[in-house]
Amino acid sequence: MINEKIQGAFNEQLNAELYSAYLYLSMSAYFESAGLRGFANWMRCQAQEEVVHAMKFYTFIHERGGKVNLKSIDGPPVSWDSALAAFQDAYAHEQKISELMNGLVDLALERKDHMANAFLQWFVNEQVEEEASADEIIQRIKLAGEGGGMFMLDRELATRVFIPPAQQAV
Ligand code: OFO
Repeated sequence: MINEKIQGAFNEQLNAELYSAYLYLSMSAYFESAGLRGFANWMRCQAQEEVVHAMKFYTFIHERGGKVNLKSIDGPPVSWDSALAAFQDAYAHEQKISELMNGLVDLALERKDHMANAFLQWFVNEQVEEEASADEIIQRIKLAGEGGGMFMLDRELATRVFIPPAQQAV
């Protein structure tokens, strides 16, 4: 049976992951309207990944005999000054998510909930990649400058494909 405090914190994180999906979908819509369809594709894939993250929490809470409590999701920003500004926001957001994960691990250890701690380790590792990929794109945008470089980067980001968890190699 899941500890009540952990259940509450996991439900909060479920909400935070759904907000992440909302944020990235909003960024995707912004890129669509800016004519950067590759960037839009990358953000749409990112939003889909966040739904997968949310569902991992949803499933874990149930598997531990807990209760999922869905809360309202805040509306994300709807526009940014530039592609760079959007990715800087995405990077800052991922850093915030990493802090939340650290807090959840601290709570799991404090409550001696090793199952919750083991579950969270997937997310701790994932955050390394999440921060690195946003930061990498920030550096690439800076290098690309205006015009041709951005066009090439947009084409490259158009190749990202969302792979549903059932099809991912384990
Ligand atoms: Fe972007 O990360 Fe979820 O957890």
